[in-house]
Amino acid sequence: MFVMTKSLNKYKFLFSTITLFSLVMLSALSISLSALAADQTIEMLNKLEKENMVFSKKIVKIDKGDTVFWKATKAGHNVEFIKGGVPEGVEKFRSALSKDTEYKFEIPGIYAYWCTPHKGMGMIGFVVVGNDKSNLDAIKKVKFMGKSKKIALELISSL
Ligand SMILES: [Cu+2]
Repeated sequence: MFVMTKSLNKYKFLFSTITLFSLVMLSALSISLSALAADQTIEMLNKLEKENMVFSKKIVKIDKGDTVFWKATKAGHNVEFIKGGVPEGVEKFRSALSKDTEYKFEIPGIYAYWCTPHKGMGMIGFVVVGNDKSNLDAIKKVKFMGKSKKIALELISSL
């Protein structure tokens, strides 16, 4: 009887160890799954640290099929894809001022965009889809304006 109880306890211990292990693995899996869901949110801001008129993230890297959300945290901003600054086959995109907007990126490549009213004030951003940089030369030829020129160069060199 004593022996049986002892082995029963052994099983109980083994069972709880397996349960614990499974729980740890499951939570690790769900953490990595949420890390894979690469949808991004970018805020449109009037000020961020020392910068005025700025997107909260200047470069985001996502997978094909991911969506980027731009939140109109401050009014007077929008998102406009720059002509020649997006992969071939991508349609024009220009969101309404002061409104939240989103875009689902189906075509891989680099997307350069600006905020229409502040395109000369450095309010630009890049989205890189599927780690595809095949349109980098076209991006380098984009005519950025005013303060955006220097920022664009920095962003391009960090791609
Ligand atoms: Cu703006």
